[in-house]
Amino acid sequence: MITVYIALGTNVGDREANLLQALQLLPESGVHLGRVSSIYETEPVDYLDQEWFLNAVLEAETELDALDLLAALRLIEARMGSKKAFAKGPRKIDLDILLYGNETIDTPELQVPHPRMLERKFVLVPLAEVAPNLRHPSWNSGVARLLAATPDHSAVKKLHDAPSI
Ligand code: PH2
Ligand code: MG
Ligand code: MG
Repeated sequence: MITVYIALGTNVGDREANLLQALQLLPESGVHLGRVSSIYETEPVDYLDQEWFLNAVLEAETELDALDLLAALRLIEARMGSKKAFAKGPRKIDLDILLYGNETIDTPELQVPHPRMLERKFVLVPLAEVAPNLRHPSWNSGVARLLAATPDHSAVKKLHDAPSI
């Protein structure tokens, strides 16, 4: 079993229902949920002209190798009918691998740690909630300190506690 961290994002349709549906589909795909962060309502970054997102982060255990995990997440996105009209644009559900154990993966299909995660408050705030002391070998400090140092000042507001699933 390897410990992984996954980011969830949604800004189309019933955003809460989308998060809950993804949380329900993950265990049957071999992703065994550990801690789930609170749900945050977040200002869009990168592509600004779109609805605000709900974001969360979860810790999970899996026996899937990294590419199989990526395929499992893509399958859940597809099963939920999530289509991205364009990169960084609106979507019903986005499931991103943030960390896969202590591994560093740099292939065309998958980069881990997620290459933009340290510049995204919508990732670091929920990640710091579930694992404040988490530290990947390529980082020079733990998540809570990386959050304090991030240049991203976009709005990230806690909506409510982790959903009970
Ligand atoms: N995802 C993006 C682009 N911008 N902004 C917020 N606040 N939350 C997201 O999940 C997000 C985004 C592309 O994946
Ligand atoms: Mg994605
Ligand atoms: Mg994404």
